[in-house]
Amino acid sequence: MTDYRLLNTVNSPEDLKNIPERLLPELAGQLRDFLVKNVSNTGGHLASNLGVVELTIALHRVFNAPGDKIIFDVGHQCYVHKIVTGRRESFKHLREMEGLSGYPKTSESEYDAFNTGHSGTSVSAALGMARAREIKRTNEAIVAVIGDGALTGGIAFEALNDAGQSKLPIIIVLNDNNMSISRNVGAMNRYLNSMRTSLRYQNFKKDLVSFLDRFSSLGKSMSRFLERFKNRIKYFLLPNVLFEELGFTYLGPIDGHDIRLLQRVLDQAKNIMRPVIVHVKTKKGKGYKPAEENPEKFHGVGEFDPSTGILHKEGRKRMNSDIFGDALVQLAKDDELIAAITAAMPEGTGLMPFAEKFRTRFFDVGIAEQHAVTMAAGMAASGMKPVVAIYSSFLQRAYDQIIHDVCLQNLHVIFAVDRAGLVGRDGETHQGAYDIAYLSHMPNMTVYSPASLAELKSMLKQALQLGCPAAIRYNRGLLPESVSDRPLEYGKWDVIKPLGLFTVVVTGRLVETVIGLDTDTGIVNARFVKPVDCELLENMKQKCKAVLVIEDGVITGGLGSVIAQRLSPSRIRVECMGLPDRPVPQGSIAEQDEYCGLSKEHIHRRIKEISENL
Ligand SMILES: Cc1ncc(C[n+]2csc(CCOP(=O)(O)OP(=O)(O)O)c2C)c(N)n1
Repeated sequence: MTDYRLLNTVNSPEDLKNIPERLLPELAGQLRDFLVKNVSNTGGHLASNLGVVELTIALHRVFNAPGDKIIFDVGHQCYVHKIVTGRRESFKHLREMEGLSGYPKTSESEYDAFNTGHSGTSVSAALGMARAREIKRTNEAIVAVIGDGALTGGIAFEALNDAGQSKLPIIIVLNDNNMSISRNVGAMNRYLNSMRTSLRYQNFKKDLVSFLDRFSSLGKSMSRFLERFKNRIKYFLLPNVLFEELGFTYLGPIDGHDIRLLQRVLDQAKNIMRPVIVHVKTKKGKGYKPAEENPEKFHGVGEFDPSTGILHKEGRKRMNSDIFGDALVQLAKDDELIAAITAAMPEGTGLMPFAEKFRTRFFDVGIAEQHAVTMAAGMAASGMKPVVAIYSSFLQRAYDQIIHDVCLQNLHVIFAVDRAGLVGRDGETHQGAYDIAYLSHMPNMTVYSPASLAELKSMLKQALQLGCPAAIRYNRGLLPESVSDRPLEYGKWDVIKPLGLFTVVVTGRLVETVIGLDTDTGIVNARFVKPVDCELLENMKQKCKAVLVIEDGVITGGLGSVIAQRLSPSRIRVECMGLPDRPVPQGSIAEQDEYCGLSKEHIHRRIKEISENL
């Protein structure tokens, strides 16, 4: 039985502040053990949290949350913060429906300053708070904790650009572990690497702590002089200090596992009345060997044996993403114009086999969805056939790029919209709820929605021959091998059971659910969300009294609303089942189906009700 005696005394940041400094390494050890034990039972984001144990302790000892604001970028590394802010007991229910969220939630605790989930937002949010502080004349400290991966995103650069010139006191803690989910990429990462390893700078760094100590004990004007002096030296030692040029005072790089040093430097940062960057070097997975050795696997994990690190379901289950990835490899063998693009998710989107086979045609652009899309547009404008694989919720970022750069120019870019629909335990921020709505109103766009793996493969093949923009949306999980033998025909839906007085139109993964029901209604598989099958809809006008449309996307602006519009004016009653007009919380996908009224039982009941009232 693990001894959590010290950890058990910490129920608030105040408790944390009362622990003598010499005991903090022991506390860090207990926190790590607690994390590993709990996440091995619930699954969740482990490696990033193991990396920020000391940093989170130091942050909560130096700053006074909730008065001071600490914003965690992406938010997947907020577990330690949650543990030390009174939520230790809730960890048993991490990521369960109605349990503890795996991300910061202002509704869950006053210590969570801002909701996050998508990368790169923390600096903008912090600057917004700093500007509010100016106007309201309050004096809280504002801290954004951002990873080197998140720093590859456009929004983070935009925010740095604005924050640097604002001259407002905010503290950006750059948690640099050299990793995104996979190895981090890009010129900024290379630059950070050079800072980490610069020898001249390493020597200078050794003196940093004593320098800071002296610096803080001097009077104000002397301090200002010394700070300028220090910056000059730093420029000499490391001529290209980008952050200083942008308007930040730069402190670091420092060892992110040395609590004393972290406290000192954060304390220093707190007293600098302008934007500061504290560059902290950490190790992803720190203190748990399996995670240190394989941080990618332990970025987000399922349940595992804590003593070995072996997953209960070892060997990732094959998902639609893998089928897509393999199909793309097959097609790319015969077509040298096909390229694949990911925004920092080569594993999750199933593109690793492509990356290994076609190194020159594979591009990981970092967490930069907007750039990924416009870059693809550029490639298409030059005659390539780029396939951009991005999760539905992250593709929201690139709404304008899809319209402005791809669709208005009618460029042949293919979007593999992964994790479309309900996604499970990541909850609200990650639901692929909106892609049907946001893609179907785009000019020149084709939107495919496969109900089976066979359809997914033929849709990819067809999309690569279209010559205009196309998106294929598929869910998290594995579709059935096949739902019908009829070949894919552009713009045509698949009539699985002949149209009746009452017909169900269903799309994507829910086709399998409806086929499995014992009903005598007509069943249509809407293989295309756009274009809709106008001929079949005309037929429905003749034959049907009621149509029920079922989709796992938001009802507002979804397939059902397009069909209702197309069938109007007519006397057909059109009903819709889909996601509600409110965020869908975390839980298993089955629980979320239940929550949204999309479970097999719900659908069956609704079909019976409509049948009985025709
Ligand atoms: C807009 C967006 N794209 C992709 C992701 C998926 N994602 C979650 S964490 C992560 C890596 C973040 O790396 P970093 O900020 O360095 O944090 P670390 O995990 O290394 O601690 C990615 C790509 C996301 N959350 N948001």
